[in-house]
Amino acid sequence: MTQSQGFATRAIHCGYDPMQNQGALTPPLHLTSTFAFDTAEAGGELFAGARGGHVYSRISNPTLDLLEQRIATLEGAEAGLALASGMGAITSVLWTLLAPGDEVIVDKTLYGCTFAYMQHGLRKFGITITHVDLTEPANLTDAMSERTRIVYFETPANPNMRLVDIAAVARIAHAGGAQVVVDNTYATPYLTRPIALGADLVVHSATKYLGGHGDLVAGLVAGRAEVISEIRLVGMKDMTGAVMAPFNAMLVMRGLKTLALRMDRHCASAQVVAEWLDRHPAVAKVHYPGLPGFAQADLASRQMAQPGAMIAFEMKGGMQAGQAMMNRLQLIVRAVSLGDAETLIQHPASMTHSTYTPEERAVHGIGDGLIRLSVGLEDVDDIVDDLDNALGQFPAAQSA
Ligand code: 7XF
Repeated sequence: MTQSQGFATRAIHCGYDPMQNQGALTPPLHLTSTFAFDTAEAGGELFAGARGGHVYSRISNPTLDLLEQRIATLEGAEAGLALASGMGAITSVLWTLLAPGDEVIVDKTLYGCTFAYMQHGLRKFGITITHVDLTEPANLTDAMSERTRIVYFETPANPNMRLVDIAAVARIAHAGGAQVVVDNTYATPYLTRPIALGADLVVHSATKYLGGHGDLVAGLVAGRAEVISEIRLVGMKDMTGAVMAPFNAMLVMRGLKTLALRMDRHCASAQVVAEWLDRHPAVAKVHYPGLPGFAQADLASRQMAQPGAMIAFEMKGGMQAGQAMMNRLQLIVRAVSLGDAETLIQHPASMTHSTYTPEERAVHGIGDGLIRLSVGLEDVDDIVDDLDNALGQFPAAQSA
């Protein structure tokens, strides 16, 4: 397996040879908590790191190993790490890299629980969280201090689709001695590869596109081997214990096999849906990187292979109109999460971002009227028909 092979080929084959496994096409599922030592001395050597091999599944497991190799190759990283959830990944990374007195600079917009972990969690332990509008990289130059250890952001950001120029931010962060951590959940490595653009670590909620079928909760990290090893042995093993179950690793690997195919379809359909919404008289504003009117369309075309399949939009009638529209939908599912085969719709202010206070949401640009759509894999005409039915009946459509 070489890095010169294509994305889909590596997603399907990397790290596995059936002939080493009795010809089994599908890798074995290692449902084991612990691993036998050949001798007492060998056990001691494994613990001391003087001998390679598995000890206990809170540290490593052969099934997770394979998934870790796959996320590493797809992200163009030296190593990967599999964790119990996206939050397990984020918290394990930050607990490993930070100490009291350190500062983390984060973009204005973050997923609700990431925001809560930082504002309500890390701050209790003497870590400073500074929000900066990273859509303008020059803001980072002014904000950096000698205590800044990490610059952290999502691109596109959940839920309002703000993009951050990874290469520009990484140059400024590195000049000030800070590491860059990018949450690549929305884009996936099929659309954006942050490490090639200068990021140090990538984190994922693999619950979303990577798993792709709404049947698991999982997290992944990719980065330099030395840092990944530290996150494994400190953050994951001793601090969070947020280890991925081997069965979930099998399901994520199954999902990865079709990631390229699914993303092509997700993106093609989202483009159609976004353009349709943009033309609709009851819709006030659509935030989608594939629309010519998108504020950062230029950065989107440079940094993303395709514009993704997440859409945020606002109705002319605000939050009430949005909720009424959501209640009329018959095919599109009212649910949080994203990246599934099913098209999902949710209201960030009362759902995924309800961890912010109303004042915080106002400061951080998460409007009460914002609706978030994760465009799924159904026939796009059916998705549009369902929206048409729900929006067409809306009074603002006639009065606009
Ligand atoms: O711990 P999880 O696997 O649920 O992942 C946390 C997470 C991390 N980063 C981003 C960008 C995410 O979107 C998420 C999870 N977001 C879901 C959502 O926005 O619908 C969670 C449902 S409350």
